[in-house]
Amino acid sequence: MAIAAALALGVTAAGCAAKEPVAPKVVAIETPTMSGDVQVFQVTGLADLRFDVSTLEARPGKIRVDFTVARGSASHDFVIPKIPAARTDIIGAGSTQSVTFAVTEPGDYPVICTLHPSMSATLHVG
Ligand SMILES: [Cu+2]
Repeated sequence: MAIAAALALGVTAAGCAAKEPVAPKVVAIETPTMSGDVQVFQVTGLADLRFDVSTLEARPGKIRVDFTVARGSASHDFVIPKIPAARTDIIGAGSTQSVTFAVTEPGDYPVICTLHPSMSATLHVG
């Protein structure tokens, strides 16, 4: 129920800039910003044990993830088991850590938090 409410807020927020959602919105698909030839994603681990994005949409190449743990949240990490370099430390609320890695093979790469089985996302490379 909480997830559905947050998604609904996310859909309507663009046309309703004055209202701040109470809970951070969850975006379904995040596309990167470019820093030189590096695709950069901002991902947050939330207090209710979710990532703030469900799919990271990338192309083959260099990828950087700036991973932040929301204030008031339990600690989290950002780990892509199929990509050994794509692994942050477990970091606490208010902290940010970046990881940079390269992906050459198109495909779907599951993202996990090693502490919380409920946390999952997907890096889609295509
Ligand atoms: Cu976690």
